[in-house]
Amino acid sequence: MSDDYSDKNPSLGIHYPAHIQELSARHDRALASSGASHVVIFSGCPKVAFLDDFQYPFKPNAHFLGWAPLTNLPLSYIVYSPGEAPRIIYYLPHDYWHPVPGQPDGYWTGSFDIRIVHSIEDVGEHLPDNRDQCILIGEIDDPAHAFGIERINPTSAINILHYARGVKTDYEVACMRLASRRGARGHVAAEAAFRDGLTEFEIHQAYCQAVSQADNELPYSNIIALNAHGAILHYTDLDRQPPEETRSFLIDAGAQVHGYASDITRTYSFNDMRFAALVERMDTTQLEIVSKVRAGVDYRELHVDAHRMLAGVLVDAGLATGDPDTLLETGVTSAFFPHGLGHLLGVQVHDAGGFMENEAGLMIDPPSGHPFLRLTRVLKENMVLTIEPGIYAIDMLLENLRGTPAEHHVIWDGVDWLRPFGGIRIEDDVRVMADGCENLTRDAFAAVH
Ligand SMILES: [Mn+2]
Repeated sequence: MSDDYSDKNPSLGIHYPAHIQELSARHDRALASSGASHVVIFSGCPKVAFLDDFQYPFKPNAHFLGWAPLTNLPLSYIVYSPGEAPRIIYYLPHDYWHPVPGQPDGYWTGSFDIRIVHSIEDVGEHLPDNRDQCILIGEIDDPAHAFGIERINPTSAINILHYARGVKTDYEVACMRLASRRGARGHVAAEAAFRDGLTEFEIHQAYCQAVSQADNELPYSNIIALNAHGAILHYTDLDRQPPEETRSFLIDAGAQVHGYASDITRTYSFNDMRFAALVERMDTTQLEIVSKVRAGVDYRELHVDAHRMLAGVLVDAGLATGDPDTLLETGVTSAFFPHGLGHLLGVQVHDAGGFMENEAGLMIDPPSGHPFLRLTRVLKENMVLTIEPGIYAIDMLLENLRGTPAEHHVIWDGVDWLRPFGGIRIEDDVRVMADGCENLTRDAFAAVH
């Protein structure tokens, strides 16, 4: 597979028509549930800072992005009417202050009826005349952008689309394989920068250079955490100063291709053998969890299983004592591993629909005691999701165990040892198959190393 991230990549073009067909079928069902005839999808409106003329980076509506690889096309619309080619109302402003989008180009153009407009007022004439037969999906801050459509984001339609989105088309998987390659290249460069003793800020720059994406193009803010910073789960500061001593490096960073994300975490020891051994052990454990992924598995059970496996790791690492069930019940594993095992991945890094039991919108709660689990569904073929177990020295959580039955199951000297290293997380993106899974991340690292 070539690393062609462009919209000329023939291997994406091959799969794209079938993707459009599948989206059309999903939107047919969404329309039927709403008793409407047309879906209008708004890409979004740039947001301006308070009392300023400065725009925030544009984040397109994920529903729009699912149709076409147009990550930066504000104020544009897709119209889907059953039995017709989807229409795109492509806004190409006359603007000399800002860069304007290019002319429509690439593998997606053959699937659309393209209408270019140079002024927002001209959008209306390309929308279906009968606005009460339309539903609109998108964020409408300015009522003028709804062009008289009153049914905005109807729940039944959104539920159908979100539930279906859990399963990826071949086109989406192809984009995500590329995003994984791109991310893996960044990770290799970042590890080298870490080995060279660079600062977090410099490691981040090495990463961006290797994936050829600026901060605003990345699917989420990189976590580039040296030493104890690894214990701050969403650490997004980028320290400009080198630490006095470099001990460990936790990097959670992805890349995107045509709007589809990869989400990858690795942890490295600089030169400490004990920490290196624990990283190795976490890596083995993560692969063991990955090996359990297949269609039909209840992700909630996998999450709880992962806690049991991590209990064994904690014991072997000299961080806890006791059998797995006790360590689970007393909350020891949750104090060391306080986030979910993973989440759906797609045009959103935490993709929609992770809690949905069915397309009618019935929700599945996370297991009791595990409120942060973002995926509670039974796995289906071609879902793409992350597997990201971790263990951390988070004093705020561990100190809560004092005075409880858990206190005597924690080896506090072990916690003191782990603290300066922060923590460990290993995260891969996997595609569910009937009898196993495809590991997009490991495949990508193998290809770029
Ligand atoms: Mn993740």
